[in-house]
Amino acid sequence: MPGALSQRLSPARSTAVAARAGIALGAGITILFVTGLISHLIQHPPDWFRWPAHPVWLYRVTQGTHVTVGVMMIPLLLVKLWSVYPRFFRKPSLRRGLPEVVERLSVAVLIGVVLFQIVTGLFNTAQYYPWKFFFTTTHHATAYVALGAVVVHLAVKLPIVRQALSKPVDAPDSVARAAADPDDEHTEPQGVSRRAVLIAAGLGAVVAGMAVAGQSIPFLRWVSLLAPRSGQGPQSVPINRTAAAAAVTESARSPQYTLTVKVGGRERGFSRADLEALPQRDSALPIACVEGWSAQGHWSGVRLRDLLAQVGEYRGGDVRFVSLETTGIYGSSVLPRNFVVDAATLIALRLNGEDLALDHGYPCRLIAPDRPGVLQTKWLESIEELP
Ligand SMILES: Nc1nc2c(c(=O)[nH]1)N[C@H]1C(S)=C(S)[C@@H](COP(=O)(O)O)O[C@H]1N2
Ligand SMILES: [Mo]
Repeated sequence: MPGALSQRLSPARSTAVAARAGIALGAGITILFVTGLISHLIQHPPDWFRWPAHPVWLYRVTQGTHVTVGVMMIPLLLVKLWSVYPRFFRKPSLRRGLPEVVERLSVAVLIGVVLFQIVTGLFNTAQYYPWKFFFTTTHHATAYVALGAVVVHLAVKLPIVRQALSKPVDAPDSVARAAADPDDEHTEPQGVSRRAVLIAAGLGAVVAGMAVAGQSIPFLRWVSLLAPRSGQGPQSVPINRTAAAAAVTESARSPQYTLTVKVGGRERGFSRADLEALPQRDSALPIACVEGWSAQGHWSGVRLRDLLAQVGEYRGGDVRFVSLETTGIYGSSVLPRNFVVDAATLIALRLNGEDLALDHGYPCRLIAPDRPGVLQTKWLESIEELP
């Protein structure tokens, strides 16, 4: 079959391409690891970790980058696999023995975990969970395996990578032939050039990235075919969980609604009218969902620090926010001190010039700067300084 033969012998299927695509993948995985770790640390802060409240858009950028780069990996990974895959089917040589078996196993682990991270991450952005494990814990744990596998792989391949990068990308070498059947060595390689393959991989990554970047970058929205929740929702801000889904439609609209605030050993209840009677402040802050979409909002309401001062003396502890919602896993959040005292942090009553929509957290919600959306608790029932 001359067609299949020339395809296998394509000079593009080479170390030159594999090494260059691999560098891009390695850089991407590093960015994904760092931005993912940041998101994890903000949501599960150890004692030593402090995330700043300013600039207010920092998390929006780190998490938007995480999801965009994650999607850009798909075409790069496909090209990388394409450039080396004949090697997966080559018989292990007895001469090279155990090291080769170990190397192949490590490559299998690497491909497995990287694919797993991309697929689970992508499904999460679509809020599609066709599996039984809990996404965030698994995605976090697997990230260490992925990074470790990359480091091992790079260490093993470093001599080959350096050699490949020392030559121009289209320089002839023996790898394309070695990758194919040794019996075919007399056949001249032919097919697309390596440069063309690398350009296609780069363009593919850019197109894939742009297809999701619009969920965070408004002027890219028109190209964002893969931005599921950009720009939609009441008051021009997307919704992740509706009041109906959270089963709060009645309690949130109840005339008896009160927000309980406990601070400095004192406690006080506020109706929505009580909150409206306090000094109102404005804050321009984004909702930045961990799933990658984000949207700027103009919020107004009571400064958290002013509200606490109405009740008692704030002693500098973490503050817990509990929602009327009792069904989901995101019905409460904890805010560290630097956000509690920040002037931008509000108990929001209004969004973009209107009363907060029920789906955005009416009667009131937390909105703080530079935080993952998941910690911006809606339909507040109580606020309490922790000991
Ligand atoms: N009580 C409660 N608050 C919540 C959630 C939730 O499920 N329950 N979802 C959070 C998530 S994941 C995000 S991204 C933001 C989105 O806010 P929005 O729906 O007003 O845009 O709300 C947060 N607040
Ligand atoms: Mo979210």
